[in-house]
Amino acid sequence: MLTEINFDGIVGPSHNYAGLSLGNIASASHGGDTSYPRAAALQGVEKMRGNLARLGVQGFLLPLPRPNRALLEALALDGTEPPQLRAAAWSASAMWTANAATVSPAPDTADGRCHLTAANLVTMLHRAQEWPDTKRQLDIAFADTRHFAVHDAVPPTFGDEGAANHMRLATSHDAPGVEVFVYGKPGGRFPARQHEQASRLVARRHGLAPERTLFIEQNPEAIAAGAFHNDVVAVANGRVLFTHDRAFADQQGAYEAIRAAFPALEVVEVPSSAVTLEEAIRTYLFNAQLLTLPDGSMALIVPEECRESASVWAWAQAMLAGNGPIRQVIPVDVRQSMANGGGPACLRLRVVCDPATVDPRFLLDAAKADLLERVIAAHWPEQIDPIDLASENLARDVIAARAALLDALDLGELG
Ligand code: SUG
Repeated sequence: MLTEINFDGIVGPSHNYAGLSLGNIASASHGGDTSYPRAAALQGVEKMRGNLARLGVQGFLLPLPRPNRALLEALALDGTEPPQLRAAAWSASAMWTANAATVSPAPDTADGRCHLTAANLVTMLHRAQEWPDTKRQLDIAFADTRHFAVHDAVPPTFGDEGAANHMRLATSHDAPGVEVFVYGKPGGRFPARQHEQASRLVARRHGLAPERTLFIEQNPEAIAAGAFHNDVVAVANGRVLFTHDRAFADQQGAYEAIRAAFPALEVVEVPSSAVTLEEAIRTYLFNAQLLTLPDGSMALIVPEECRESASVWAWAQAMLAGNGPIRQVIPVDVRQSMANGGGPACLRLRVVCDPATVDPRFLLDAAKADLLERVIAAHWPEQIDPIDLASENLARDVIAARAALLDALDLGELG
């Protein structure tokens, strides 16, 4: 029996604000702030607990080794460089597992296995270092080759940002779905991180049926306004596409193309007249987890910032008063991640599979959530100021914190 498992990234002990992501407004505006890694990681566990209670299943991926000594070395740091270079080697950006990989569930693929391609994340230095270590985890979590195929990243220079630019529509998790890849065209004021050829390569590699695979251009205006990934302006689940009316380059054309491949499509569109593109990006209304609950209804897990926005909250209340498919809007506090441009949806990778085929060490239950909280409370730094990233003491603490986590989860082979 296939179900959807959300694999959240555990926020790493080096979580910091270094302003590394050009085109990500939150990252740029919080660069230089003090971060709170312990609080950040605990917020993440709390989100996972909520979804575990709602869905009965929840997975996680682990922080990567930081600081990345090999990268520090390669950067030939001598103090004359911009501080962002050193910070890149400390980044905890692997917490945003929506960028870990692109996932095509078994019902969609030619060989009937679930395919995962690690994302190369080549556009940003601090993210480009992630994929080999991410893949090591995917290789362990999804080691059962009867059910999974885990692929290396797409070769550069085709930028691939993984599931953040990928949506799947299906009548149920275990029915064949229509996969929608959203890419950006370069030339705007901010980088277009997802290259069309990366998306096409992933689709070919996963053995997707051409008639159930679509490639759609993201609206350049949305990228220019700070939607550096499509999941900042649209999310899909089941038959539903929840989207801002300025998400795609050709909005009506996108709906028509999706409907032609997937006639059951139900669009929940938020018009600019209700929520501007800028407010959608500031509050991350669309960087929500759109979940199918056990009773078949849908819930939207949004950041707290949505409740604090008059226009977003008014739209949500009006939507709930109607009879659309989304029956609940549930705010969660992920403010530490939000300040770096990562909402509830960025923090999770969706994998449709049978939980019994996944390495159980990557699956959460209540006792393991307690364990994670204990390890985080005991080992995660309380705060990090940008200046601390030169500190050997902090490096030791961060390395020891991750080692304690691997030990507690019996995942020492990732050390
Ligand atoms: O890649 N932020 C991440 C946020 C990723 C959000 N993911 C999705 N939308 N799926 C990024 O821009 C900030 C790092 C810093 O500035 O220190 C950062 O990498």
